[in-house]
Amino acid sequence: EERYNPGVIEAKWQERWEQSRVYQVQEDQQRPKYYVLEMFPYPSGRIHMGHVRNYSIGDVVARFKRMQGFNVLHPMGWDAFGMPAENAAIQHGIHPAGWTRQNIDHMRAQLKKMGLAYDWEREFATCDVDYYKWEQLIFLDMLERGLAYKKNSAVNWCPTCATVLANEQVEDGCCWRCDAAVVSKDLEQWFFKITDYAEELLDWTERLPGWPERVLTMQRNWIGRSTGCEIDFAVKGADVAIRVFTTRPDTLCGATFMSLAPEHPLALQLTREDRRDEVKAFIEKVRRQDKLQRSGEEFEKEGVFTGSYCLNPLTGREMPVFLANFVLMDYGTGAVMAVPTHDQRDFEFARKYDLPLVVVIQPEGETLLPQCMEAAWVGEGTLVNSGEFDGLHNEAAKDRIAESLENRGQGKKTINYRLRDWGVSRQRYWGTPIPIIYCRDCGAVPVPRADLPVILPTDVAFSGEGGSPLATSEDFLAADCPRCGKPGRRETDTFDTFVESSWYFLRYACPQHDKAPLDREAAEYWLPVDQYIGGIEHAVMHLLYARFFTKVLRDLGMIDLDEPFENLLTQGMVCMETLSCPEHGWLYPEEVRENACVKCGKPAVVGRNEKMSKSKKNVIDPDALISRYGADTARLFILFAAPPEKDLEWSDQAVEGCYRFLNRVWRAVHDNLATIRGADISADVEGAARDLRRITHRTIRKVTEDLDGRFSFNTAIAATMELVNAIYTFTDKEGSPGVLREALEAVVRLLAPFVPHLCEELWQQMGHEGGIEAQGWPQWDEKALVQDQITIVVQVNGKVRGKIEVPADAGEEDIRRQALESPNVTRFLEGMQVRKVIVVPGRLVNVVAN
Ligand code: ANZ
Ligand code: ZN
Repeated sequence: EERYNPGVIEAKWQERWEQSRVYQVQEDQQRPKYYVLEMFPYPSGRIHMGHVRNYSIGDVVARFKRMQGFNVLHPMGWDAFGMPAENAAIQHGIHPAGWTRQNIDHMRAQLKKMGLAYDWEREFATCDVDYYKWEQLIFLDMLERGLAYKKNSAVNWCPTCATVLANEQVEDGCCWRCDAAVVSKDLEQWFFKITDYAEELLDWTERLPGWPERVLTMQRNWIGRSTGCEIDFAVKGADVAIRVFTTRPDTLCGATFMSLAPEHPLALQLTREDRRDEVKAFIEKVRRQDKLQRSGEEFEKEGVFTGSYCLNPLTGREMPVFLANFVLMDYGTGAVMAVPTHDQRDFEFARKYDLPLVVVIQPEGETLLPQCMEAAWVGEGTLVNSGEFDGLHNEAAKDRIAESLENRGQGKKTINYRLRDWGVSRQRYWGTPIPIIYCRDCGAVPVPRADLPVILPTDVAFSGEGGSPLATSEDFLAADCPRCGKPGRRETDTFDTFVESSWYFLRYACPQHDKAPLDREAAEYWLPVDQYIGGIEHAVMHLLYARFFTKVLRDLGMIDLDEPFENLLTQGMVCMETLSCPEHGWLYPEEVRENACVKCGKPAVVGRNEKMSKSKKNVIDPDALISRYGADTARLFILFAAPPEKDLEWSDQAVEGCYRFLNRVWRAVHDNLATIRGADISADVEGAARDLRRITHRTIRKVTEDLDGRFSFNTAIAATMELVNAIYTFTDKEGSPGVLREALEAVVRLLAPFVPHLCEELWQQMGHEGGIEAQGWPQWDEKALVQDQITIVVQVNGKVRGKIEVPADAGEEDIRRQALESPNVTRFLEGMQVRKVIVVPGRLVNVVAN
């Protein structure tokens, strides 16, 4: 007898799919479309289990929707620019382009072995000139609309490495690579005006019901809308005012000092001569502190007095002006009116520098005394010490004080966003060149559209010394000014790679279009993405940038679309126990045999279940898994082990179990092939056949409902397993071959999205021409679901008073309800109080009443 041989079957079907191009799709106005997309991978070298999970989930959705009759777009490509390629060049002397292409080829082959239903005709890499030239064009359009601009901004700069560092690369104020003290340097950088879209991006978070609430909340917090007001504080003895942003104008009379960001333009101007050295030293110190840490709650609050005073516009109090490390220049106005009694940071600061406390909000039923306070009171209450505003509830006081200031021209209501414009300049080689030429006379001049693309040169040097490698290519650098024709110099920065991933999903609709970034008709047919699937780590940056870019392209007239992703699924991590040896450190699973380290024989220490990672060696190589069990087992395990949003725990036994199940399916079909051949499917059956038929149709309904929108893959698979069990125990195989055939065909069709190779093979062996998708998704027969009815006697106080008809396997609750509702029984119970209902399932109900 033929055995289940995944190696042979999978190769056979993968080749057929490729030859017949079944997964290639075209726009088709006659059919409903469905666009399913997994976040495209960075071509790091090999695929890992996280990829396997991501793509398996997407593939089930794609195949299920195809079987349901949708015209399904399911593309794949490569997020190909980025640092690792450049590091490989520095470390191993390989060119980033070659390194990237090699990795793509390898990973593509790995993906093809998984049997994923991609339209490979649409594949592209973001490092393809045909992709990034359109990005350059979009940039020029944005520039024209003022949506891209250049400004000076402070960056983390390592003087030794001569390069910009990301915030994450600054450790305790020092460079992560060379440990030199990082300085803040002003650099001209390109920005995208995402702040213009802050309001719209925020509003739409209320209109994305298909997104996880967690992601929406993260985006809302990231955008960070605050309503409050700006208030001007006159500086004593100077003709300037300090403008603050506050969300708490109600506390204005409690403002006893002022805190400026050390970077504030007035900082030095307001510093008295005798305080200059101290203030300057403080500014230098803070510049080296990490911005994120500086504003953290835990961070030590520090400041310095400038020697100047400003005036509280309501109380006239003289408020000393400090510089404080926790005030950031790029939020609000970079100045904070300090209210130590009602703001915790100000409270701590005041304690440290012995500054006055004035309570202006009294909580109900309590009297706060400044000298007894141990923390700021940040709750609500009634205004005190606030002159004409005394007695108001503080919420009402916010408006009243703001209005009063507005009337006097000392303040105005404002809305503030935490969101900053998106800095897109990177001093890197492996990225999209920014199409700008600098001219001594004309400044930054955009490259004319006709001269695009600006192609990334290959003759660059990678020293690892920092500085942009593009500056080492003379040919690239030299360019005449498009405006005046004099010799100029090209921009040597490239775009942040998040720019490419901000619109790739649009380009999949028309990857070969050569007239514009988008073919409007195709893009509007396919978009929005109906289902997007990826990691939660992209909750803010990528997913927010992609939403922003979609709106920008809309406003540039390229597509009529507000939001790119209709539904979002954030998949959980793939986790595994760590293993280690006291002698040899972390161990790969294959370095442990019989619970001992293979190198020294010492017992291996089993650690926590953690996200698979190379650094802890708790990884399983997808290739090894697939060559041992086949892609179908790998897919089934990944989909069966946990719901897609939850973390998944690796288990060798569970993989084994999935493999055994597929063998069981194989045998179930093969053992019965002769019996079912040519058997007619009939609905008119009795006894065991009727039971099997009911289970078959119940399973079809369950799997359909689990897959449709809910993505409850594990329960869908579990239900199908039960149907397989029922087939094995079916006692009337010879007598009802049609029912058997229907059940077996249902198993094969329901499993097809999960384990496509096996199912195509079995479907064919059952004698069907054409692929398994040809017949569509199975439908359930409502009539088959109906249970056999049985009669149950209903007694009231021990006397038979009626009978009810219920399904044979009805539960106690259903029987009880039906008994109490049956007309005869209700008549007898009239005027009585039901004390107790005793249900003997399958037999009788006794109602005790008096
Ligand atoms: C006075 C005040 C009194 C404040 C009080 C709070 C409580 P959100 O909600 O995040 O917008 N603030 C303003 N600009 C700042 C900056 N550049 N760096 C650090 N802190 C800054 O926070 C707004 C509040 O954060 C503002 O309201 C201001 O302190 C502070 F009982 O003003 B508040
Ligand atoms: Zn010029």
